[in-house]
Amino acid sequence: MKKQFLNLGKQPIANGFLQEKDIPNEYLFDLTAEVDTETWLVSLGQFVPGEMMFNDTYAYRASMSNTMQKFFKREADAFRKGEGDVPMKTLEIGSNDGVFIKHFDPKHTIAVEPCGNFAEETNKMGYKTYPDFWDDELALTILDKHGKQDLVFAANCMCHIPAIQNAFENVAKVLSDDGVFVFTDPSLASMINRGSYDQLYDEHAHIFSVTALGNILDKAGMRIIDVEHFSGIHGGSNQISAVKKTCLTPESEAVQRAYDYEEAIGLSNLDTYMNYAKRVQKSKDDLITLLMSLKQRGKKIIGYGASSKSTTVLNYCGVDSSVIEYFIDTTPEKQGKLTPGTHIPILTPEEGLTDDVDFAFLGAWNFASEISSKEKALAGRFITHVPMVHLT
Ligand code: DWN
Repeated sequence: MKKQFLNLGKQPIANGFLQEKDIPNEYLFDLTAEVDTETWLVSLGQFVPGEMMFNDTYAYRASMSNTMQKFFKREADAFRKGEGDVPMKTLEIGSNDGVFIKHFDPKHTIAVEPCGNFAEETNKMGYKTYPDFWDDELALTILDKHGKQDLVFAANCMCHIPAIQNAFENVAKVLSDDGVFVFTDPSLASMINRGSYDQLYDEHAHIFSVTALGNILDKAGMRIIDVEHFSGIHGGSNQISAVKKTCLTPESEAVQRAYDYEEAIGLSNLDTYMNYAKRVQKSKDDLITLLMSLKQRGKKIIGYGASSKSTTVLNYCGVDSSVIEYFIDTTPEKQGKLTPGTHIPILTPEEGLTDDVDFAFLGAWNFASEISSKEKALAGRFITHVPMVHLT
């Protein structure tokens, strides 16, 4: 049975950065989260059609932070080390701007990316990229044209797919008998522990626990052989390695440890979700109180990093350009546009990092250490709501 535990109100497309002329037609939906008390899968109450989020003007570039560049290089190096003499046939689902596959040989690497702008970029880089959503038809096409794959990799992609059972079944179809499916997504445990409710937005159809994934993968004919937790990646992410049930690779001890941990923190208990919702309400109240008190003292507040997550926070807390004058962001696709729903202008860092800035709301709190090491002048004046509202 599905139980709603959180209501974050009307929200726009999280990466729907827009211009003044687009405001009258801006799409809004009810952002709620629910938990399935049989599988313990956390999902949005309403899914937004994929084409409205992932299209030819998609704005999020995974390569915009050093942290993510380094993470993907390290991952790719580790996989390539294990490939032996025979090159691994690799498929990446959701390759974004190529931040991961660029470390692989295009001769035996293919990709799937529904955002046409990025599919075009990686095709130009020499990687055959299908500009489509991961579905039955595409899985069959890949099987037909490229055969079974030894490594199927997906970073911050599987949790974006509403029909997740079907998506995993399609992975099982294209995976070779000894192949491994490795996917990384934000961790539900981290979201609950850190109070980071801003992991919930249109693109994140689900926030995965290992518990829920074990259930869904089992039905898709696969089993988890390893779980790695990255506390510094997107606010806490789990990387799951799964194989076909017939594959003999043993399960690492980390798998049972992950199940035990999730049981211990109550992820299979509805009360945990209800208590979490109360903490989210308090986070909202505290953030509004802090921003208002700074504003009343005449302080200039800007936003740093117009992330998808910040769309949820700003819209849930009702923070617009009367509070945050503008955002700065390094992504060319976002600069010169307005934040979704709250319509705060986005400037380049060169334009917006001026001496009169008093405080900066960290929209990209997950990169706090990367940002604070390069913005030393703002030390102690960054506002964040994770794990609780404070200045850092
Ligand atoms: O799954 C998803 C995750 C992994 O990435 C997506 N659906 C979309 C995206 O979520 P996000 O937008 O919340 O991701 P980030 O990486 O936290 O966004 C950070 C933003 O901050 C980017 O727009 C880049 C920007 N930035 C910046 O302007 N200066 C980032 C850094 C590190 C900087 O120094």
